[in-house]
Amino acid sequence: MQVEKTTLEQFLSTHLRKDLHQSGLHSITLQISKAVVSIAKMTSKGALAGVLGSLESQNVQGETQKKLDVLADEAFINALKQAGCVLGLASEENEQPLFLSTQGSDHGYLAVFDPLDGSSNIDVNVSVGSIFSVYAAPRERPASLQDFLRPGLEQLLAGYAVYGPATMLVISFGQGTHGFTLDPESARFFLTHPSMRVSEQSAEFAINTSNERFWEPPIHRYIDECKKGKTGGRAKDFNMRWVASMVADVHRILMRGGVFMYPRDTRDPSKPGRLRLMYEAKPMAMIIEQAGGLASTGRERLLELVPNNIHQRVPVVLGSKDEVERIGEYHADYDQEKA
Ligand code: AFP
Repeated sequence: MQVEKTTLEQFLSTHLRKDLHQSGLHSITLQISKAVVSIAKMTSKGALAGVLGSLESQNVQGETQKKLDVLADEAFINALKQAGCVLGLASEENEQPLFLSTQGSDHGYLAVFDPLDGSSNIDVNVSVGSIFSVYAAPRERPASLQDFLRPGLEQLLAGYAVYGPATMLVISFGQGTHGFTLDPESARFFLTHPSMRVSEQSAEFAINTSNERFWEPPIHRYIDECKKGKTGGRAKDFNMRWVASMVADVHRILMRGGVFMYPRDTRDPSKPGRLRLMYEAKPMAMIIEQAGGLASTGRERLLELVPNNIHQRVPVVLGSKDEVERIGEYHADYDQEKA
């Protein structure tokens, strides 16, 4: 007998409480899923959709924008406007947040997103993703830039979509992490991975080792041990993977354990890390912590950081609990020795 699968809509109706606050989150999640469906259509058509390649423009990070970066950004903005309760939108592609007015909604929200993460993969047909995060907005006054700069612990919804062999949407409202798979024929998401868990131990790490010469000693110590495997102090051999799309790398870790690192490095002293706190690190940290893993900068818990600007960069170490704790201890040992 075939068991009926739970749709995203059915999941939201049972998972979210029935108060107004939650009904806003309900419609935001559905709108995000619509943006994801339209981005999945574009990515799956690839060159046939005429969406590959770069534009002349650069984003606020000084990175050349891909056509799909801009199209995905528009898909998110248009979808979130339809939710009717989003008062502010901030994205990787726009220097300043966009503020909206809504009538008739008792609760307002702020949404932050990276519409297309891993852009360097687009033209070579390798997995990319979208990352998003939602906060409550003030209702007694217009929202401002300052209202976005809140610790990740205040996220009401965090999630990502991975455009891989199958498109998946992974979300958390602070009660576990749940994964949905897109059925491309019906354009609907079905719950395929309820209550996902990151295994506590692992033998896999993801890091861009071409940056090795810029790392701090605690990261060298950890990676050297992993590479030595059984012949070093770890009593097991490790495997390494790097897709160069945070979404794809973190998704793999969520599915089968491991640790993802884009650590602090000395390449550019004005940038303590490569990844963006607001729309990469914080949402992924919530997803991983809600699945039983840990997420830190190596020194501090990512979800407790208070951002100082929308596009702030941070070091990121996240994944299996035991490994993230170990890396934290190596940082503490190093800081103590230095002191
Ligand atoms: P974009 O946001 O420009 O697509 O960058 C993606 C990313 O920040 C993140 O997804 C990867 O983990 C990282 O870049 C890969 O960077 P390297 O090319 O330095 O390995």
